[in-house]
Amino acid sequence: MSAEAHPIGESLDMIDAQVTLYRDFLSAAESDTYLDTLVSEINWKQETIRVPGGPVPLPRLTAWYGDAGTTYSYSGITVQPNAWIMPLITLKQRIEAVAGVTFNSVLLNYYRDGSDSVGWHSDDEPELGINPVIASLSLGAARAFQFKHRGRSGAATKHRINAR
Ligand SMILES: O=C(O)CCC(=O)C(=O)O
Repeated sequence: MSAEAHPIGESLDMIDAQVTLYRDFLSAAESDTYLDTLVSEINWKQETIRVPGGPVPLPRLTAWYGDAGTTYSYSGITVQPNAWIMPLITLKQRIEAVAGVTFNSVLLNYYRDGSDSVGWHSDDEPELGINPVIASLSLGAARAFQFKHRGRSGAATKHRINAR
């Protein structure tokens, strides 16, 4: 996609957050190609978290890439950045062109099958700054992406992302 032909964003109705969903950010063919490339080229790690019963593996593989010095700590895990690789740089630039902001790092999550998952979290670690802007890109199978307000009870809003 050229820099001029930006995908169409859909503003999601959300309290205290601004979320724009781009359903067709990548074509199906691009999505499949990037998925294959990243599955094989990313330096995936099996991290563990400490729980009262002892360390348990995260139910997914993860990888942290970023500019030099972008150390990140989450869920008791501290990671040093891998150096950017070309497919990540290309995706980052395409996302930045649409989002209108720049990003210095990315946390990749690899859900190997339907048993892998990520828990509720807020992306509010100090490294991310005040009112951080994040971009989340899904490749592969269609999946649910859910949001819920931290301070208000009520059902989570669920958005189905068709990534292929
Ligand atoms: O897309 C995902 O599965 C995880 C995304 C995420 O952790 C986030 O957007 O903060």
